Amino acid sequence: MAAEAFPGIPRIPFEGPGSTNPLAFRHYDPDEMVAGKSMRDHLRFACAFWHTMRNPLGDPFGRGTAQVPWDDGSETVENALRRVDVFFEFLEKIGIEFYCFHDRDVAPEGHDLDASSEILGKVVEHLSARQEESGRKLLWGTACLFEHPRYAHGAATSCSVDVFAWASAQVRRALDATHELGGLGFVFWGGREGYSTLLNTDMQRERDHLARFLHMAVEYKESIGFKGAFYIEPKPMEPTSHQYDSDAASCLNFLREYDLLDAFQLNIETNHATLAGHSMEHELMVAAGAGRLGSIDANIGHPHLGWDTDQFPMDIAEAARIMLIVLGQGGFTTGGLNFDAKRRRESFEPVDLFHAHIGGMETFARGLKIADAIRRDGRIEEFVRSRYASWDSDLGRRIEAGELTLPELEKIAREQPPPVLASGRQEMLESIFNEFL
Ligand code: XUL
Ligand code: CO
Repeated sequence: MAAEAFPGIPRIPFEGPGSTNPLAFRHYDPDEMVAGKSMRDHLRFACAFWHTMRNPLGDPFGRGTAQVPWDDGSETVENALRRVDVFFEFLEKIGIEFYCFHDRDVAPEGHDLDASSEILGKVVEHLSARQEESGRKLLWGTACLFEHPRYAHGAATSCSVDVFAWASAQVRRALDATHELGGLGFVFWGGREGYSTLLNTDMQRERDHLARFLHMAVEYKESIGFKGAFYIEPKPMEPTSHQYDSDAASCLNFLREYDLLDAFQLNIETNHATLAGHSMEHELMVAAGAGRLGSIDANIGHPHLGWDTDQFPMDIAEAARIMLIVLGQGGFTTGGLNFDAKRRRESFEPVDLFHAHIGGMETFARGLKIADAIRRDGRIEEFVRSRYASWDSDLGRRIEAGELTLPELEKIAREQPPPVLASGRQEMLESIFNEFL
């Protein structure tokens, strides 16, 4: 293996809460048991290849700033393989077990489909060897169906049937690659599956095409025996002005409408929830309520910027709210916490990759412990239970069982004194939550 890409940075140790070493964990001790499971197994951290290895840290007003001494900037296989080595050095030093990639992040596109497949095949072989050596695993793979100009009008929802065919080929190869690498899942984020203006768009036809595309992916998955999970990742806008997978509820509706609900779970991303005008908690509850919360893209937006800034998650209270829902559904099965996050443009040194991931991991370690403490305390859960206690009566049970009609309920309501309500106690509950931070 080549010289180290991060010389002088050792494997990040756990030093406990007293440490002031910025390249150490104070709260994330992977082996520490919380609620009967190690922190490592609860949190299932994953590193995103696209941000960690390929994001130059540009913004709409300025070019990239990231220092990448290992990358010669060429679109060659050699450069791609070198990036893989650097990535695995990073995974080992930071102590992250899983990773995620798009086909085009790991392997450059060739002059035609076959050439692209061949290049991808070489990189997959290399990834496979590195996985084997290091014990690292692929949380999910995906196909980049939004970067190339051919996808300007979308991929599965393109007005061009030829683009649909091209996207089908690309997903087929990306699924093969994910399967070969033992991936635990595959994500469909509809990067441009939406519209910029309805004046040029046949919305219903595009939605039908997207459903057809996903049905074919499910059929193909079964034909190759890929057992990983399929996830849809909601996002309301950006780059298009409206995307069909706009939020968790619209994804669930889409999946039900096209008889795809059994085949898909949701991968919920915090910054996408914000763009949709929802809290992350809301999106997670909608997904979990339908039994479809599969995985999380852990990042955060900026309160003053209305776009997908993909910052590292540093809000401990928000991490606690997220982990309350994850623990509430009994944890992750195939999914995990993928840092779909990039450093700020000003944090351009390689060591900043460590600071960023350590910060995110510490945030979720604390979020997990806080959520566990809130659950063991039980006051909030008990409040919610008792708030609905009237529904545990005979009347509530009969309504929930569908045994009563509107006229029967009218009779019951007339015979009773007017309803008496209790306070919702929001501020009291917020204060209880804050006690644990
Ligand atoms: C884009 C985004 C993607 C998906 C994978 O906003 O979140 O990186 O996670 O395509
Ligand atoms: Co994402």
